Amino acid sequence: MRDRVLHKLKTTQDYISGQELCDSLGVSRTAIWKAIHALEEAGYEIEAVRNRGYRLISSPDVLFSDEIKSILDTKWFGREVVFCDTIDSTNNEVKRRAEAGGLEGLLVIGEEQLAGRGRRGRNWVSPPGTGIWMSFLLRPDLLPEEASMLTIVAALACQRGISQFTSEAVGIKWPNDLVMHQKKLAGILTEMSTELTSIHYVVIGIGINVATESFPEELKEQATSLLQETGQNIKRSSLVAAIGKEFELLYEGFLEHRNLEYLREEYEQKLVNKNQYVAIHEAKGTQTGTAQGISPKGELLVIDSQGKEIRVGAGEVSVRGIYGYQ
Ligand code: BT5
Repeated sequence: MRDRVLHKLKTTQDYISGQELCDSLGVSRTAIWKAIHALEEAGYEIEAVRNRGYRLISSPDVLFSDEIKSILDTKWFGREVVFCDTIDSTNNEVKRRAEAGGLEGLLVIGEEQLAGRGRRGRNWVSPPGTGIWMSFLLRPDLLPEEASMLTIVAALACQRGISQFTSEAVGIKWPNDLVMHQKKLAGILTEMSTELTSIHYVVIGIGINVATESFPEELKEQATSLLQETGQNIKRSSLVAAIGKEFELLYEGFLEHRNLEYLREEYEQKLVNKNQYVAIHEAKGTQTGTAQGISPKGELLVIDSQGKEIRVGAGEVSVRGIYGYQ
C-alpha cells in the first residue's frame, strides 16, 4: 500500500485528496492514513492541507521499488523491481527467482545483506542505509565462455553511471572493481547457470559504497565510499537508474559484437592497471609484468620482463599503489 500511495503522490502534480486516494486505490481512509504515516516515518516529507489533500514535498534516499521505478528510464532493466529490507544476498534472490522463471531485467535491491558475497566465497560488507546492493537477471543467447565479458561491460556501465554524479575520477581495476583515489568503491560479482554449450541465466551483482562513513577495521585502508571521497550525498535511487540505463546501452553493443572491441578504448582510459606493474596470482602461481590493456575477449594483457605477452583470463591482480599493494 505504501508503494501505491507513493506512486500516486509522485504522479500527481498538485494536491491529491484523501478521498481521491481512497477511490483510486479502493481502500479505506484509515489505510491511506496509515500508508502516509509509514511514508513519513521512512523520511518522505508530505504536506497535508485541509480541504486540499496531500502533496509530496521531498523524497529521502530510499530504494523502495516504487521510488526506483518512478525514475527508471530503461527498456528492460528493472522491468520488475523487488526491494528487500533484509536479504541474504541479492545475487541469491535473483537466482531463486530465475529458477522460478523470472524474466530478463528483474532487479533485486537489498537495503541490507546478511550474507553479501564477493568472488570465491569472500565476504561483501553490506550494512543498511549506506550502499547499493543490487543484482539483475540476464538471459543472453551466448556461449558460457563469452559471459565473463559481461563483468567488463557492467564495470564500464558503473563507471559511466557514477561519473554522472561526480567530477572525481572513477577508475576500473580489472576485472571487477571500481576505484576512487586508489581505494575500492564498488565491486561486481557475475554468476551464471550454464549447460555445456548454453547459458540458462546470468546474475550480475553490484555493490557500491555510497554514504558509508566508516568501514570495519580490516577494510579501512582499502575501501571507500562516494561520500568519503566526494563529500556529496548522492541519491542511491538516481544512481541505480543511471547505471541501469548505461548497462542497457552497453549490453546492446555487446550482444551485437559478442566481443569487447567496441568499448576497449573507453575502458582502457579508465583502467587503473594500465601501464602499471601488476602481479597476477593464479592457481598455478604468480606472474608479474606491465598491464597494457584488455583483449577483445576481456582478458588483461600483460607484458612480462622478457617482453612476452601474457593474457590473463581470471585470477587476482594486484596493482602497485592500490589497496596498499607495494
Ligand atoms: C567483489 O568481490 O568485489 C564483488 C562484490 C559484489 C557485491 C555485490 S552486492 C550485491 C550482490 N550481492 C552479493 O552477495 N554480492 C553482490 P571481490 O573482488 O572478491 O572482493 C571482495 C573483497 O572486497 C573482500 O574480501 C574485502 O576485502 C573487500 N570488501 C568487502 N566488502 C567491501 C565493501 N563494502 N567495500 C569495499 N571493499 C569491500
